Amino acid sequence: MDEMKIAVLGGDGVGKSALIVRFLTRRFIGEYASSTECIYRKCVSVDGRQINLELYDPCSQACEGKPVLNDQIHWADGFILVYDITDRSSFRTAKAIVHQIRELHRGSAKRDIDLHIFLVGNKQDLCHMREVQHEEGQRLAAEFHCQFYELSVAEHYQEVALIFSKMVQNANLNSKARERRRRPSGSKSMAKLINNVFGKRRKSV
Ligand SMILES: Nc1nc2c(ncn2[C@@H]2O[C@H](COP(=O)(O)OP(=O)(O)OP(=O)(O)O)[C@@H](O)[C@H]2O)c(=O)[nH]1
Ligand SMILES: [Mg+2]
Repeated sequence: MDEMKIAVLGGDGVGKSALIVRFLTRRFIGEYASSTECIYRKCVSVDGRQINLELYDPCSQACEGKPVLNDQIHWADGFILVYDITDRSSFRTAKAIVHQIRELHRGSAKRDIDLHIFLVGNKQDLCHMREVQHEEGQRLAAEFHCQFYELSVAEHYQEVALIFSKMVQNANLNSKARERRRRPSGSKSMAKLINNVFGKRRKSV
């Protein structure tokens, strides 16, 4: 795998853009409204492998003609579903989206393990205004086979970076596992090699 497409989705104002911008620039840029949808690109190195990341950020609330979610779902290899822990409606939105992703991929060639979905509860720094409990996020993630994180984009860069590197690492491991399944196993091909070498030698003696 040399490239990976990640869509950052969720309700309005949950911190989708802030998350991406934080990852790209290390800085927290509080007000980052975009009137169009954007795809950002970044090259990362994971386990000695260069990977071109494409990050999809949907346009802000005010944007007219919002793109159809189905298109984004088909486009992406991985999803970061963000909700705001101080806003229960954003949790419901995240749930609806994860449901839609799983439904759309049900009959498709991509199997569940090939689909990387991370559920992220943002704005942990505002936990005094919390409306969604940590356990609720955990339960939803378990139900839909997602990884779950709670964080504050505003306060912590490291946790944001970790999410992206985990996602790329997972995809990398999956593609390696697939390659292994396609090729004959290492020990078998080694046995064949030894056989060929020594078999020929025995004949020539
Ligand atoms: N306290 C706090 N505020 C945050 C955090 N992350 C984002 N925000 C704020 O939440 C608001 C929305 O952030 P955005 O990044 O624009 O969210 P978005 O999901 O891209 O929003 P839309 O594109 O308009 O749907 C901004 O005012 C940010 O400053 C966080 O971790 N903590
Ligand atoms: Mg935005």
